[in-house]
Amino acid sequence: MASKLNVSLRKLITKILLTRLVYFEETESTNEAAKALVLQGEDEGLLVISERQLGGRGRHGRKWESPSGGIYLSIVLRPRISNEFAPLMGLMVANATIGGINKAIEFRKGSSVNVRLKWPNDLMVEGRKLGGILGELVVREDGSLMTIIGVGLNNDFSLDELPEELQDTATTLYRESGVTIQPAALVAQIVYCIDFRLQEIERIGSFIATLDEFRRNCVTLGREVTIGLDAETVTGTAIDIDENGSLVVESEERIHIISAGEVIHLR
Ligand code: BT5
Repeated sequence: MASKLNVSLRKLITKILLTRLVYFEETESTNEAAKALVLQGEDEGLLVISERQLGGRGRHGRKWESPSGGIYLSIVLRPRISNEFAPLMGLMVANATIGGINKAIEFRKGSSVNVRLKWPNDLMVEGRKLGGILGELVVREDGSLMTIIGVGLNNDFSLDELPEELQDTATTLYRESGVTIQPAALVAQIVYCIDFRLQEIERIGSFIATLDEFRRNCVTLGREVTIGLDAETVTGTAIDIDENGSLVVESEERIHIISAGEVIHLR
């Protein structure tokens, strides 16, 4: 039987994205599948989507629990402006995912859910994790770079489907909104929101709007944070996101510019 998600998504066309769709009922990881396709010559505009994942991944080799009822997708995009800004593509997709969630919910019940971003990639609702973004870079044979940006979103499943240790820290869109959102509607809205933001980046020739939107969405700014880096742990106040998407933390000793790390919000 043809899947509803698959059929609905095939009808969706946007200017930049979704010119090609690869759909799985189940796969190890949509990021891995997208990466393999890019290494075989696939280009920008590929959307890989799966109803569930057997080996969903988070950052630093962590696991992403991926039962049916969640959204698991990866999008292949060329970095914009210059390769050094490639990490900002992930922030743009994080913003677009919040935009897409709220469009889908507004359409369904005329209100929104207060989804915020914990720097750099967690989608949070009142301290619980709703989803995450995994941005990866692939160097192609010709030396050019491609970003593969994975989005995992807990849409509509029972928290019992997650391991016990995540049941108090995770949430789903259904739990937060009380409405069932069709996966195809949610994916369509997210893709439209990515498309809109990409065109904006190209029009204004910078990531200024991406950074401003991220700062507005970011629940980390203004908070006391502890960040575990490879060699040290930094504790201080998160005061800004700089032009590269790094977190700026002010500690008693100095200002730290942190490009990746594990953030714990202290208060
Ligand atoms: C992330 O990693 O938050 C990025 C997750 C990206 C998943 C997407 S799904 C499509 C694409 N294909 C993939 O294989 N991955 C991407 P990180 O910040 O490292 O968070 C991982 C941590 O979140 C885990 O160690 C758990 O503590 C927690 N976690 C795992 N699964 C969860 C879930 N479904 N809901 C809430 N928390 C979860």
